[in-house]
Amino acid sequence: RSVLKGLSAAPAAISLFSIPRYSKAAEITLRYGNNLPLSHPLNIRAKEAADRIAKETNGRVEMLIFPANQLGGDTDMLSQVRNGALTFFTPSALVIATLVPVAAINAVGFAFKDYNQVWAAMDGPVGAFVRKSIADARLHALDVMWDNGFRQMTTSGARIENADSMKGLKIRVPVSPISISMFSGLGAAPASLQFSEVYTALQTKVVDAQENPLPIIQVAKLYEVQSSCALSNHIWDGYWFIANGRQWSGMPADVQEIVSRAINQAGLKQREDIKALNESVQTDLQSKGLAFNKCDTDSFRAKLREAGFYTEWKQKFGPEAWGHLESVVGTLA
Ligand code: X2X
Repeated sequence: RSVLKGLSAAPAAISLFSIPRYSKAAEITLRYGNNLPLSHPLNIRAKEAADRIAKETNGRVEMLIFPANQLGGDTDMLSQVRNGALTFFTPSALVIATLVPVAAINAVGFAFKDYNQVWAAMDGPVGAFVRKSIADARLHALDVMWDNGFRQMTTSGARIENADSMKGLKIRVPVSPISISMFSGLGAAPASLQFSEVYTALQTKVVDAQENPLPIIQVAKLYEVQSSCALSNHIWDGYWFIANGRQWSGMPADVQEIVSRAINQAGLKQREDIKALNESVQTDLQSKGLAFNKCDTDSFRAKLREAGFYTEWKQKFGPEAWGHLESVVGTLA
């Protein structure tokens, strides 16, 4: 069964000003899957984009959202968007890097000082370079990358204070080679698990620790199974809004334009949501029992340098991609 229905039919005229009539079945159904709970800004803004797409196409196009790993974990959804079972998926850069290795470039440990650097890189040369590689994998990446956030470390064991705290720490990381490399380099014992498995793995103590941006820790209720959080900002992570290449290029141009504008503008609002959350969420998590501490990020950086992490990944990403990153953040290795 084709996911895109009626593409061969003559496109109906679209009027932005007519009153929406949704009683007629949509001609085109876009299926979008993601790994986050409905309460995360990514899903709130995606729903707004879906409503806008329905409205601006007068009900001709509908975007169905499958949140919270309903269709399987990240690895499953990545296959689904490749084979066309999904039209859209928002993998974290860490996760799409299993298919497009250079996409992990934004996850080089401690590369970004702040959001100014992040968006200068991702809306600039680094993002453009990665977008090309995503296209080579026959996926289409929309222009606006969505925010996951700066990743922080949490644990149910002893507080994480510096590189020494990492020794032997059983920490969950996403299914992501650079995360395994980084945490191995820090002396920890990282294990890759899909996000759908994280809460249970922490609850049953399969792992003691995990790392995620604070808004994720909040919406996934990880504070229920973790006791302290070290503000490490060790990786900035974002979501690529990707489409199945064939479905994307098969969309009528007017639909493509409406869909990309709705999603990209929703993405810009989602960035603002995360920025605002970053300022408020710590207090909320504290009130729910998660203790916060600063940590010695210099000791982490030194340990990574000593472990050859930067040299290794500079070589893996290649001089061009690395050069784009350093053009924004300065010399890394
Ligand atoms: O799996 C994670 O940790 C998450 C939610 O941050 C990603 O999607 C990479």
